[in-house]
Parts: sequence; structure tokens; C-alpha cells
Amino acid sequence: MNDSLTTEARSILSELWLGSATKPAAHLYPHQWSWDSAFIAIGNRHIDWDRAALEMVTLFEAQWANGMVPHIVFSDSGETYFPNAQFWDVMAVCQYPPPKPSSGICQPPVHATAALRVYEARPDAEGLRFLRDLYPKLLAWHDYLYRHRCVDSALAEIWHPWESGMDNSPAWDGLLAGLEFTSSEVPTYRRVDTEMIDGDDRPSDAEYDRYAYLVGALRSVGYEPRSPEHLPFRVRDVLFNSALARSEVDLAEIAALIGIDESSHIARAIGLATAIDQHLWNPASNFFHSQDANTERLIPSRISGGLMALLMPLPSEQRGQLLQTMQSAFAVPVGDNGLLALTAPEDEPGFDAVRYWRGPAWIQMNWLLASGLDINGEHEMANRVRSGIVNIVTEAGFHEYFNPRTMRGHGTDRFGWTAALLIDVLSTREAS
Ligand code: 2M8
Repeated sequence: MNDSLTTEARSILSELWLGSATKPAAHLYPHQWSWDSAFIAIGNRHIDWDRAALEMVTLFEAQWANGMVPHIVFSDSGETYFPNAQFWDVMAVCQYPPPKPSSGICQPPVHATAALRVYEARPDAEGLRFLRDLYPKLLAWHDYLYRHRCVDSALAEIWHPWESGMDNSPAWDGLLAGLEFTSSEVPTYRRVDTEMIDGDDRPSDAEYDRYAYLVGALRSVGYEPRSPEHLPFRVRDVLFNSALARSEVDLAEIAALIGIDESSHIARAIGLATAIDQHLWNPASNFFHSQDANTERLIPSRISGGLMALLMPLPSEQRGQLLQTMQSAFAVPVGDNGLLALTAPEDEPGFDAVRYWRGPAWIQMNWLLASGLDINGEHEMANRVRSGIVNIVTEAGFHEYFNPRTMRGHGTDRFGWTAALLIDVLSTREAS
């Protein structure tokens, strides 16, 4: 293993440790985030198994009565973040107040995948106990998504760009621009992100107005809308649904390990994969696109979330077409035999090489891509992506995201999932 890189990654993860969970970054993200925690646990399992397990347990302690796993669990670090717990106000507006102060929305369901990986690092009685405790909670989380988010469709929908995890993606521009609201419908707020890092790396104020408006709309219905009329933003996102399909496959494996019939999970995974193929594949662009659930139209933007359909095995012709799009539009060579996928192709409307989610390469997206390439038997390409991850972190440090053309890091530094997934890539490479 590359010792100095691993030592640095370890020290970042320990700096970010909050006592029972890990914050994504000092100052900019001072609480626990849902999908960050899953990726951080995947890295921590190699160096501190107890912390990896506790990370997941802590996240699920914040699970709502309806099964939702909130996207932020607020810590009492005293650090400033917008939107804070008061802004979400979940304790006051939810029908069943959540067990801990949290946000009122969720993030991509990568948790069963993380739980299985954590177990694999400790496949003994302790590992099985961890899975046995977590299984009913993972099941409730997935049940929530089918019950509340699969509205008139086999595909789950997201109700806020933050639920995609790809917050400021050009894919959401058209829908956000089409929102109709008055300034009095935007709750009062003050951004703090741009006081901490370069505003050129972050979303614009106009975008933040829309994010705040959408939170206000969800808050006004206690975060449990009864009908689509309460939802100005409804998207059936490729990454979100592909992550859910993969998590179902992993939940099936977890079920089998603890002696529970896994067939319902397999059936759900196949159902989702079929729906992704039927509804989100566009043969004209040879790509998977997210769908506006209000109009049932595919969103024209090509973003790296579309590559995550690889998290389920694809028929060979479609796989070939998707990989061709990936290589021609997304892939950038990175150091010796490495490559990384951008979050959007350079000729995509709205592309920006440094603004977050509008072009730069992210480590966790490329880690997911490498997993998907392996699942589809494309091991050589998967290894190139993993080399890209190691090469860019070696060159540029542990940033939040990177411009692979300049080999420079952007956003905040000493970032949690960058450190964790670097450890995972180096450790799994060594083991194989
Ligand atoms: C970013 O999102 C948060 C809001 O959730 C923000 O910008 O304040 C995104 O990159 C998201 O995917 C990530 O989970 C979060 C924490 O790293 O930061």
C-alpha cells in the first residue's frame, strides 16, 4: 500500500470523527451526511472496523418512523451550516417527530451496499451481529422508498436536487428555472458556504433561492406530501434508482447471510433494473437520462449519474453503447494508465470545469463507476478508473472534487469520502 497517502487519509478521517459518526469536512459540512457516511464506512472498515460499524448504526438511529433515512443528522458541534436544524424544523412539523434533529429529505440509498462491504471486512460472529441488527432498518428504508417515492411508477422519485446527491447538476437547471414562486415564498436564509470557500466553486444565489423554496414547500406539508400537487420538483433519477437496485442485490446477500429468504429483494432489484431500462434509456443518445416525473419526459442533459445504470448488469449491446458514450464524452486520462469520468461532458450546456457537480470529477462517483464496470465484467476499465483515483489524489491532495484537465483540487480540502475511498481502493488492490 502507498504508506504516506494512507497515513494522510487515516489522519483526515480521525480529524473528522465526531465521536460516533464522521462529518464530511471540517467547517463546510459539520454534521453527519447520509451517503457520505456510507462511503466513509467503506473506507474505515479497513482501518477501524468498530468505527465503520458505528458510523452506520449512528445514521440509522436517526431513521424516521416512516423508514426514511434523513440526508443530514445534526451534530451539536456548534458549527454554522445552512440549512440548519431550525430551518428544517422537523421536530415541529413532522407528524411523528424524528428521533434526532435532522433534515427532512434523503440521499441516494447506498447503505445496504456499504453494510455488506463492512461485513466483508469482518466475516465473523461480530460481523453477522452487525448485519442482523441493521437488516430490519435497511428493509424499512427501502420499504419507505417503494411506499412513498414510487408514485405511479416502479421508479423512485426525488423531491429536491439535494436528494440526488449531485446537487448543482446541469440536469436540474431546466426544472429549477421553470419553478414558479414569489420572493415571499422563499424562506429567509443566510448562506455560509461562500464565506468558507471560493464562490466560483459553489451554486449561485439564484439556485440557493430555489433550494430554499423547495425546502419551504416540503416543510409546509410536514415532509410527507399526500399528492404530487405538493411537489414542484419530482425526478426519477438514474443514479438514485440504480443505487437502490444495487442495494437490493446487496440486501439479498445480507438476508441470505443471516438466514432470511432473499427472493423478495432479488425480485425488487430485477423490477427496478427493468424499469430503468424501459423508461430511462434513450437510444438516440445511447445514454440513460433522468425523467421529469411531472411530464414523464426524459431530461436531455447527459450527466455521470447516467453511467450508474452499470451498477446492474446490462445487456452487452447496450453496455457497449453506454461505454462508448462514456469514453467519448466523460473520460479524461489521469496520470499513468488512469482515467476519471467528469460529472458532465465538456460540451454539455451548463458545463463548468470547477463549479461543484457541473463538470469536475468526484472520487465517490468514480468509485461507483469502477464498481459498475466490475459488475459488467469490464475489469480493465474499472482498474483504469481506480488508477485515476489514486493518481489524482497523489497529485492534488484530498479535495472534495477535481478538475482532471488541470490536475487541481476544488471545493473544500481534507474531504471525508475522498480519504475513505482512497483507502478502499489501495486496500482492495493490495488484497487482489
Ligand atoms: C453537498 O451537498 C450539501 C447539501 O446536502 C451542500 O452543498 O451543502 C453534495 O456534494 C452532497 O452530495 C454531499 O453529500 C454533501 C456533503 O458532502 O455536500
